[in-house]
Amino acid sequence: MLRPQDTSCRERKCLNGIWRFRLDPDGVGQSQRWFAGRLPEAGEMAVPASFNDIGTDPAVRNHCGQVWYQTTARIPRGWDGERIVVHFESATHRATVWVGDVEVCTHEGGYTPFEANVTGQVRAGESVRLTVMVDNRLSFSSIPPGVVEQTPAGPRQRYWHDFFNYAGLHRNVWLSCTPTTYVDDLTVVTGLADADGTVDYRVEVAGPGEPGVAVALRDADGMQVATGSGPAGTLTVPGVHPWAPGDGYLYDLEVTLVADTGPVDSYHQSVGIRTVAVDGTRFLINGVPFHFKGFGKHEDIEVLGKAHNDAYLLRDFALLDWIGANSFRTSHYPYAEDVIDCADRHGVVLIDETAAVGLNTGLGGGMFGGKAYPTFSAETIGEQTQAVHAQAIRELIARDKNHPSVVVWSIANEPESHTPEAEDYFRPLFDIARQADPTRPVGFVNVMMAPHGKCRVSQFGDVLMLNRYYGWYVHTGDLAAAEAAWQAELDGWAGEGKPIIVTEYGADTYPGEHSVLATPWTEEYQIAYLEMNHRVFDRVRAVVGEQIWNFADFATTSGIVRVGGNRKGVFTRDRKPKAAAFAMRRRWRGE
Ligand code: BDP
Repeated sequence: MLRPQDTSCRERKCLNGIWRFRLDPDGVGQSQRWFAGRLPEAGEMAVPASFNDIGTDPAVRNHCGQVWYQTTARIPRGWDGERIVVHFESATHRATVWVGDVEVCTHEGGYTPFEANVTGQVRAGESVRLTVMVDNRLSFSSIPPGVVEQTPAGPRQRYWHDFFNYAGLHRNVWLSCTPTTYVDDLTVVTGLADADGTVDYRVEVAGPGEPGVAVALRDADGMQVATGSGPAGTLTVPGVHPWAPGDGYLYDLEVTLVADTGPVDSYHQSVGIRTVAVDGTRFLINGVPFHFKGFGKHEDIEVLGKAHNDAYLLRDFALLDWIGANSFRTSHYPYAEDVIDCADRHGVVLIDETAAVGLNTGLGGGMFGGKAYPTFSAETIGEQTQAVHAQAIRELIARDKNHPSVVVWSIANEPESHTPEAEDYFRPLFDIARQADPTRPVGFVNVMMAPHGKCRVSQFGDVLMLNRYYGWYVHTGDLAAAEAAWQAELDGWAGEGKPIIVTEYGADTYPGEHSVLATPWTEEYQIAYLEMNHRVFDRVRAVVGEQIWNFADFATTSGIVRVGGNRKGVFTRDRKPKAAAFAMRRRWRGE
């Protein structure tokens, strides 16, 4: 599935704005056919936004179940005879869509796009009613997993991940048209040999007829540098300008479908020509050792929740640049495609993660509340979860495979990984990721409870990604003990002969809290904690990356270890620097 575009043969119309909205606490909307007319008793909701923090009603913020969105849109007059599609960049966590009275699609998973061909349901020039039922419930067959517990006070959503369960229509909604014969998919794989670059391309065409395929590659100045024909081939770019960290140089690949009557479809793909490889403990981009400096992030802002926002996107990239970061992880789910595009353009390197977070019921020492469940079992995380997880991996790779910024697929964050059940669960998922993309390293993010020598899943990864909180969750406030324990564990991992990226290390820090002694929660402790980690990293050659948890403070469920959310940000939730930001700027920028 390709993202809608405006080209010489395609058009798109953005449906963002204020939609009609209502909760469905009793789950009756579908049987009462709320889609079959104007949504009854509806209020208003912004799209894109999480619905949770717009109003003031706790029933909305903590709603657990279905919600309904509806809008009316006019199909442009000029779209007669075209293939018309409604495209959602995401709906968290699942959705069913109706156009008029007709159900046109359903989708499972809150962070990847889906669409429906609605050509048969609409007429150019006429308006249509578009209704979406979004369900925010997590279960043992969703990714991420969760469980709804029935309590005397009503249903309560439990889950084992540490961020608020924001939901709704978080990203753009498009109406778009393509010709009836169209470019259905496109894959590019790039290579470098001395001064030449190569672009292997493969085009999938759908619809009637057998048009020819022509491709043209243009440089950033619009100069044509290579052309090709046929559905697959290799383009050579002499004197290539590679895409590299800090240098987001992009070529434009235009794919044209050509019939006897002339061009029938045109699609553009930006292409960064670069290579990625793992060589022993080195992580190579364009053959050059790369050291990841950056953060685990979240899509999380005041009021909007997990909605994508272009202004915050540019603000965050400006701060990444200011602090000297060269990378981040899309913890703990695929981010909006605009984020990935921005990373491509800015030469920011990404570890791209699925939404498989919290596959670990032992996490949090009760922090996430509720009953005890075994992680992997027929009743909890089992075959059905695994099938949904496999689909989440496929959808992430299908969406992001052509982005030069993406250099690693992370198939899960901190799952239980020390048990035989975990080994069986994950083995096939690594195979699925490698089948979907044989060109990029695959890994998962290891949790502290499965340290070196105990983890049974790390064997499958091309890289080792470790989250560790020595000096925070263990040896709290005792950085000397933390340093010794961390060093010992890291030396163990270094013996595996794979590159190690420390994907999380961090200390909750309440801005404005100070002490002359390094005391947890103070701004001074955050700096001392980070410095201790860096001493350890700098002694271990296999460590090729340091990504602090977290870029910014973010919203979580309520809990006795969270004060207005998770405070491990180097920036506050509204993106003000804590003292650690200046310390990190000195380390990363060397200033
Ligand atoms: C790790 C998780 C992350 C949490 C973090 C923390 O990967 O999502 O927010 O710890 O506790 O377990 O701050």
